[in-house]
Amino acid sequence: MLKFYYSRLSINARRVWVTLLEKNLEFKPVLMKLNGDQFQPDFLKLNPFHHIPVLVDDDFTVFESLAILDYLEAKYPQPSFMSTDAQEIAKIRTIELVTVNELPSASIILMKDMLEVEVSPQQIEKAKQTMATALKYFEANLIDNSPYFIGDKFTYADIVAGTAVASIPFLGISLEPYSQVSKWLDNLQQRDSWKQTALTPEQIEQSKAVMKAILQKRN
Ligand SMILES: N[C@@H](CCC(=O)N[C@@H](CS)C(=O)NCC(=O)O)C(=O)O
Repeated sequence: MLKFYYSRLSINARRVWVTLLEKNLEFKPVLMKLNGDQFQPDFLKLNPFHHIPVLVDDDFTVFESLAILDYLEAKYPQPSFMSTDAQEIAKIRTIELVTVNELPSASIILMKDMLEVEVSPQQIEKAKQTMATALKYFEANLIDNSPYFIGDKFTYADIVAGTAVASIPFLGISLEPYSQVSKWLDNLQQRDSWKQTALTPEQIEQSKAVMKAILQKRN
């Protein structure tokens, strides 16, 4: 049985969680508090970099969320969230990598600001610009009247970008100027996998102290 180490707060884990649900896979969730439990020797044996998500499939362990998605796609190909077309593969990959390479550092700055952890006005401005560039890029790649990045095909581009973009409004950035992105996200949020993995407003409130402690350590 698959074992999935995660936290409800983690966007990196949420993309794996959504994929497990979308592929209808049975798995045992292992909730991590990230209060130091990620540094326990047993967990460090699974991921020496002390990060979630981690997926354990019997005697095989994989970490790094995008590697986990590749593993799940290869081992459980149906339903498929990848393409065999060269241009579509390039597009899916680019959207995944823009999401994981560009958004997290900007999100961390904006979250610090929101939680009153010190950041400079220049850092905030730069983070807002990065967010705007990413959102414009996503907007340009969502073609009018297509529900997903690859037309009618739901792919990892939607899972990876869609779970990350869903948290942007909580950072004080409105998606309203991006009409395609807003429509696309509304549509994704109707899916059971998004509903099951979404944080409630109460959970967001409760998580603020944990987030603040983690972000202060990153200084
Ligand atoms: N590149 C990694 C990033 C994983 C990551 O940063 N996970 C965070 C939660 S979102 C974590 O486990 N933080 C705890 C720590 O670093 O000690 C991935 O995509 O899986």
